[in-house]
Amino acid sequence: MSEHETTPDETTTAVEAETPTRSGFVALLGAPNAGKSTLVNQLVGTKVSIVTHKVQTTRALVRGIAIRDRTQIVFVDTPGVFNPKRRLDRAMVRTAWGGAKDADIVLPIIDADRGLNDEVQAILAQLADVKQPKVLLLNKVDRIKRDRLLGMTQEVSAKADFERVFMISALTGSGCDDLMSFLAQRLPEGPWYYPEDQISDLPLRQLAAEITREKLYLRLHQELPYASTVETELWEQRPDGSVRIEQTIYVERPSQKAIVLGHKGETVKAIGQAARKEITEAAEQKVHLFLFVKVRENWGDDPERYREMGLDFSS
Ligand SMILES: Nc1nc2c(ncn2[C@@H]2O[C@H](COP(=O)(O)OP(=O)(O)OP(=O)(O)O)[C@@H](O)[C@H]2O)c(=O)[nH]1
Ligand SMILES: [Mg+2]
Repeated sequence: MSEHETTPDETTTAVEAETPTRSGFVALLGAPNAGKSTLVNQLVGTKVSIVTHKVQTTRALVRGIAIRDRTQIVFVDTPGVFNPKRRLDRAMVRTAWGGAKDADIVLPIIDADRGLNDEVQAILAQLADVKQPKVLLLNKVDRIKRDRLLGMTQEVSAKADFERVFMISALTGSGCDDLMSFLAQRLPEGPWYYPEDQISDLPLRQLAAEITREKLYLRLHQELPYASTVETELWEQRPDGSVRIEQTIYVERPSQKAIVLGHKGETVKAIGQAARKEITEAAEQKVHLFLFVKVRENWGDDPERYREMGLDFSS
């Protein structure tokens, strides 16, 4: 007989109801491109945070929520930690450390294929200031040989006190089940923070802007992704059950606007098509997406843009 055909045993049900619930915030922390957002999506089971092969994709905190047994685990995806130059960079890096310091457990994550480079060493050194329990993740193990991993584990364990080390692949899901089981046991008893069917704290209109930004990152190169930001300006339900969404892509210079538009508007059209497809899935309704490209020279120093992104301006 399969599990689904078993009639529930009343005694068992009563005991289960008395098992206390657990909950907590688990923050990912790592260099850009380590695989933080990929992992959050893998553990939540749905895409809640955008992913690209480019560095500095994530700009603000995104919370993705998973349930394992009676534990609600709130994963906090953070921007990558790097040596900041612009105001936006500083706000991102400060946000990442802030996310870690507010969490119950911190998961430093390392791209094991890249290894312990200077960027990672700098993060490991700063981890001493993080007082919460730390669990190290060596990610992208699908790309490397096991013997390299063991040496790396020893070297890294000597640098900070990790409760545990997990070798995972955020992409394939390898090792992720063990990690979830561990976290479900390790988080403190307490009521859940979010309704049980909630998977993210990002409002749909903001997720939609992120999706468009992801498509822009995938299609444009060099400095352009970093010189742009996307905002949803309008989200209008139509009587026919569809939604009209207007978004603005801000860039810094007219020359960048020309590139985003492309020859006869082809580039922005392609970005829009890719984004619309995915926003339709997320919104579960027919979407009419309109993209506008605007030059705003100093958007990187404009408090309003930071508010929209969910970043603190004061840095
Ligand atoms: N092979 C492999 N690739 C991975 C794995 N995890 C992530 N990636 C890839 O690494 C790249 C970066 O992934 P992200 O999840 O965007 O990395 P991130 O740490 O969130 O990056 P930032 O937001 O820029 O800080 C993407 O191309 C992913 O597909 C993994 O386990 N194995
Ligand atoms: Mg990310």
